[in-house]
Amino acid sequence: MSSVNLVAREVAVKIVFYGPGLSGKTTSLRKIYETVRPAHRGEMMSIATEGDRTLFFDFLPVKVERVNDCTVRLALYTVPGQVFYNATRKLVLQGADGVVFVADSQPEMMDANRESLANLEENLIEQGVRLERFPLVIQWNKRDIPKALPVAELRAALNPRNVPDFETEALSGRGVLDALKAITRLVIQDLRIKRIVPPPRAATPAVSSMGSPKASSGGGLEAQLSQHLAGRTASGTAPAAATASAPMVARPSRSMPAIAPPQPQVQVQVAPAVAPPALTGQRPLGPASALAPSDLFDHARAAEGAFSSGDYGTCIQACIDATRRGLAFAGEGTMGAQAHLLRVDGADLLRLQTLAARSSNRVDDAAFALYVLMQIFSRLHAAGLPAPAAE
Ligand SMILES: Nc1nc2c(ncn2[C@@H]2O[C@H](COP(=O)(O)OP(=O)(O)O)[C@@H](O)[C@H]2O)c(=O)[nH]1
Ligand SMILES: [Mg+2]
Repeated sequence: MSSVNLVAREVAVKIVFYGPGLSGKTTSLRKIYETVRPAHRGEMMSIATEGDRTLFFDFLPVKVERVNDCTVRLALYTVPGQVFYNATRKLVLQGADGVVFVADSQPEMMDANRESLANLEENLIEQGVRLERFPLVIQWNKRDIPKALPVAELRAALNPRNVPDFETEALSGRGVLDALKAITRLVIQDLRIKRIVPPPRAATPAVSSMGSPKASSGGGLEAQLSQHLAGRTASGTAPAAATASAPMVARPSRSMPAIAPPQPQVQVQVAPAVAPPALTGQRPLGPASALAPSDLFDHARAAEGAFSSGDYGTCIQACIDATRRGLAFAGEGTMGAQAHLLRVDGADLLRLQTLAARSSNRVDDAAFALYVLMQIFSRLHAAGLPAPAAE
């Protein structure tokens, strides 16, 4: 679910990596984590993974600065691919702004690929979203495996719409960032068409022609994404931007209509300090994310998202994680010392820890966790932390 802070010209978008079990979604996210400069990403959070199977989801916040004058925050999620986890997939997909479909190139995985794509379409329809109008890119993953099907065959079976697609090897990282850049660009274009994202200022006209991708124009959005996403390369691999993966948007995409009516699932959300009257009627930020310092915005959104979906355990975990990070702004030392400096109630913190140990949580437990988180955010705010220079 996108949200926009007009004063900071900051947009937060949610991108979901979708696909059958074991196609390489978690590996793709890990590669992004390793590749993006630490200053531009948060920690990768894997919720309830067992061995290398994702049972709930993986989450990675990434920040891209100054895309057409906006700071873009990407909240990247994976879904569990196994057929029986559809309820979880629906939850994770809620409010997504775009999807990277990770297909497995091996012949024996074709049925699973088709099934997963059909499942994506069904789950989007339940949310009132039509896949053919939704920002989507495809990774043809595991290209390194010798028996991988030819891309033409994969396209014929899985990409009738000609959305941007990329040959990828998530293990080495080849192509993964190209796919991420493409989906980011499509999402921003889509939000711009829906008038969620402010138009670029005069000096940066890269996406001025709405709905007509200009990926290879060399400057503007594309160059800025490259600069900010491909800053660091994992050892042993070539910089992702220079690899021989499929060119971005090599073929025209019909995914973006030239003029689209405002879509109900995307909401403009404005921090309370700025709320202009023109935006009344839109759903406001949740209280925790409205208070969150920008480094913890995605965590607060994740906690609120889990709360509103009724997943109280995940909400509490996300609050505990954000609490730790929030307290750390007070400097080094134990959590107790950090809490003391910030005048956060230590007893509340202790109670929050005990909630995590419970086997099941109720709505009031999760509400309490959000309350503690908000308390920390407001104390940080009062203390002027984190200092602006740290950003
Ligand atoms: N050969 C090869 N193996 C891969 C690639 N991407 C992922 N894998 C492997 O496939 C398995 C499943 O990957 P994972 O990312 O956990 O799949 P997920 O279920 O989609 O999250 C793991 O053993 C990965 O190491 C790839 O591009 N090439
Ligand atoms: Mg996984």
